Amino acid sequence: MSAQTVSKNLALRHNWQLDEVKALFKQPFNDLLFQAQSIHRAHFDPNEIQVSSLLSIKTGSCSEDCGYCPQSARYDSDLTPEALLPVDQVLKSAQQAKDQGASRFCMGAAWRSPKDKDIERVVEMVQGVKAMGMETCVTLGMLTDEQTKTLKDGGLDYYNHNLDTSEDYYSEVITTRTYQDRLDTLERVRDAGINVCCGGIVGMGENDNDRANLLIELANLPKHPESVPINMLVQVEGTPLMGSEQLDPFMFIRMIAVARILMPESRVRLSAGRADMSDEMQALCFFAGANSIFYGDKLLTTDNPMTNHDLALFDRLGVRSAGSSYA
Ligand code: SAM
Ligand code: DTB
Ligand code: SF4
Repeated sequence: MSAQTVSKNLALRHNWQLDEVKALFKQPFNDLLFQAQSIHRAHFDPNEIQVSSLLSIKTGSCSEDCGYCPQSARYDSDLTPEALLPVDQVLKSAQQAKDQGASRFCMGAAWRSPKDKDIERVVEMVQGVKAMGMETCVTLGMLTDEQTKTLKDGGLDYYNHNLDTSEDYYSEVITTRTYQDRLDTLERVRDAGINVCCGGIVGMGENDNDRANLLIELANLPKHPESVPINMLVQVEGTPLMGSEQLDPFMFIRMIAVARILMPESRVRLSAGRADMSDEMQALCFFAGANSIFYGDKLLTTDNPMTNHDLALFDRLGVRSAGSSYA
């Protein structure tokens, strides 16, 4: 039986245990990548990568204390705060993203949680972006049931809300909202029938168990998140996590591979941190099963690789962007 048949036959699991996930991580690198790529091929075209563009629709002055984040009002990060953008300005950026080849437009706001009147304007943005033929994603912080329903009724495709790290390490990074708060928002979004985009950040000083436990939390949710962003910490001057010890790049690639093995049908996104990664490292991440990226010169407030660099990389690797009119 081929590797493809074997992995297709495995049912999606939601009962991963720490010892078995640690054993996956500890395999020889080549064995781990072969396993991840075999599973990847059973579920996806290995030469197709989904591209999402990000826009910060409300920047900075955030009340939360997330230790990685330049948008927290508590840290001195040399960022100019901006109120919620007008709808036409957002739609102009969305059109540019579409013209450059993005198939999903993700709008992020530096809020602990949105106000009801903010949601109305976000729904107008969602509807405008959908009308252009792109998928929509928003990340707005914690939601109430009512707000979740309004977003669903407004046609939202994806909601991004990250667990960020393991439950054990969480309080080292964030103290202003709990892990359970995050799980509650994820449940609301899932139950409302909105696709879930949920992942985390590595390179924040967490240990091997924390990385394994983050992936276990994600995989053991009642449904695997449809998109799983794996972010490498972008270290920003002024934030508490600036100066964190750099993660071994091979450990980052292992993280992608184990995410692919645990969540075979999810889009695993090689997310923040690409600006500091070599092309060769990114190619290894794609081989390990990453099949989505953030595309566009900016993430929310920090730099991402230039679009022409990404297009050249796709060309060199023979990779196509999924579900867009480009290439
Ligand atoms: N304010 C909302 C919230 O936190 O839920 C939405 C926007 S917030 C910026 C979205 C996610 O971006 C965070 O959960 C975190 O995973 C990621 N992020 C923020 N700053 C980052 C950084 N410096 N490096 C990597 N990822 C980061
Ligand atoms: C996610 O997992 N990563 C994105 C998106 N979801 C919203 C954000 C990355 C932000 C990196 C730091 C910045 O540009 O501000
Ligand atoms: Fe605020 Fe989100 Fe940044 Fe946390 S990650 S400080 S909630 S913008």
